[in-house]
Amino acid sequence: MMASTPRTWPSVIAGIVATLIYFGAAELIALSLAAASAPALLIGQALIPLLPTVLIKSAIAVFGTHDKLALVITIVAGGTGLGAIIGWIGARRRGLALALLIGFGLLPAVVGFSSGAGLLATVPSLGGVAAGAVVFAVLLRLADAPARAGGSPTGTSSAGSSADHSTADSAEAGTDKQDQSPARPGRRAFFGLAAGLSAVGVAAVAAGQSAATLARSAAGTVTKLVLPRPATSAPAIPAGAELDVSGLTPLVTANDDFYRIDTALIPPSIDAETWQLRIHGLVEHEVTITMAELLDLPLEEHYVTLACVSNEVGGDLVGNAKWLGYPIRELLARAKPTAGADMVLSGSDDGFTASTPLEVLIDDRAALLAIGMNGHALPRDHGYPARLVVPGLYGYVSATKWVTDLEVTRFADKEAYWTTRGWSTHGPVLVASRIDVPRPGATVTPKGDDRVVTAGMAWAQHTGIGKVQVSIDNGDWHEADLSEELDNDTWRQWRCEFTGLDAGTHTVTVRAIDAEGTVQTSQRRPAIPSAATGLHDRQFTVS
Ligand SMILES: Nc1nc2c(c(=O)[nH]1)N[C@H]1C(S)=C(S)[C@@H](COP(=O)(O)O)O[C@H]1N2
Ligand SMILES: [Mo]
Repeated sequence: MMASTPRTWPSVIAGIVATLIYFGAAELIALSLAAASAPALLIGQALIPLLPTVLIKSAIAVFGTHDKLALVITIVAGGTGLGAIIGWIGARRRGLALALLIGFGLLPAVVGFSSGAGLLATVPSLGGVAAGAVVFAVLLRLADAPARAGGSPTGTSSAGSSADHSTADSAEAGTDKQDQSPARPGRRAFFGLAAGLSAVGVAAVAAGQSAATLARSAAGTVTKLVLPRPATSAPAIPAGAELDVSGLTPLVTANDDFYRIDTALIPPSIDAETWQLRIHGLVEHEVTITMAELLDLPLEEHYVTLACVSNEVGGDLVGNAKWLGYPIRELLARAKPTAGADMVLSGSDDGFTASTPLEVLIDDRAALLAIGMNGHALPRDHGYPARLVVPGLYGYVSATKWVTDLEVTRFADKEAYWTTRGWSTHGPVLVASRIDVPRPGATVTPKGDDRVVTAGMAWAQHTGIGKVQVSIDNGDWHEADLSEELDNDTWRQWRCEFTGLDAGTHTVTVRAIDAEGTVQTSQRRPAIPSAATGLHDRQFTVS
């Protein structure tokens, strides 16, 4: 009966503003509690496992490491849309709208609490709901003001609070004054307050997100673990292991530049002192190892290049670091896998799992339970305090961060996180190569003696790179110079110079051949289910 059209828009706007205030207030409360439990995060965390793989992987491809922020923005935008609908309902049934606002607002608290985040996870949502509901009611009263002058009061919430004329609250006082005024000032107050509160809400979300990002990067560097000296150090880097070409990727990737892929919106924050790793399943002896025990073991340092299966041809989801850790082989030898076991399902504190072939973990390669990365404790984003690193396998089947559990099992019995989402069970790395120089679309001025330099990276972990070949404009393959090999588990740099190129546009193409003679295929295929293939090429102009 009260569904007059002029009421609908103010009510929709009130719903939108209330939602923004909800997210903003909750974000600030989460921030002040130093709790990673803002509703947008909790919803995102719950959504990620439900999102189709393609969506997650393409979000990663599109947004890079900013995929998390994109998800939060999407959730706030989606939530605001829902707020608009609730507002629309509120124009007709105010009580129902308030109930919906409170119900949806509390949902993240329920999700957070039931996923084990504890009672603290519910506080931001509760506070957000309270602030959102107040804003909703206040705005609706303001919107009512002109109508009420015409003598049609509606809604229990506004009728109830308008009895209190002694309130010092400025918004309420404003409302009461508007009661006697013509429509225009009431509308102006409404829009003014709505716009102001929207700005406050958006600013609060932005502040909360950027503070959380700052706190994360601080947590990423300030990790408490003090690394012991390695019993076996990595070999010194030979002089010829790095080529002198400007624009070429460094041999060792700095921790801050290392690509990062994980499904955790909030990276687990694990205390190294209470961390432990349990090895169980098809074993003769169940083994549990604490950090104190791990630190006492003879640790080894190895350079290993890690790559992501979802790396596109020419992509940069690959990095090389010096890892410090203990061979997984030795830990498994204590547990003694029983006959029939063919896989180790490693699990992390955040629920991620990876299936690694048992044989790869017990052969002589440097498969490590790692605690150090380039001389530092693992950054939080890269698995503090402990993760796995296995040369020769893509990260999704081997490199479990925040690892707490190794279950010795069989491929026939268990499936890992990405395998249940369409990726293959086994993930051996394929021989790959990439062009770094010239930059895409660059205009190159040949050097004095007419030389144009091309350079890049090539990798075939645990087999090693045998050769790299480069062609210009689909002509003959030319053999590139290679940097000296650091280890067959690491990538190598290549450089190839050309003379006599005409002015104009050219295409450079690269392919690698591994140490066993396997030639990188030119066949193009997408990353899912077992890594993209095809050759990387790039256009540049000679001036
Ligand atoms: N706990 C956990 N470990 C994980 C992942 C994850 O999502 N969660 N992602 C894996 C994937 S797909 C890759 S490629 C590597 C990336 O390791 P990085 O982030 O240290 O580069 O970590 C692996 N370990
Ligand atoms: Mo990955």
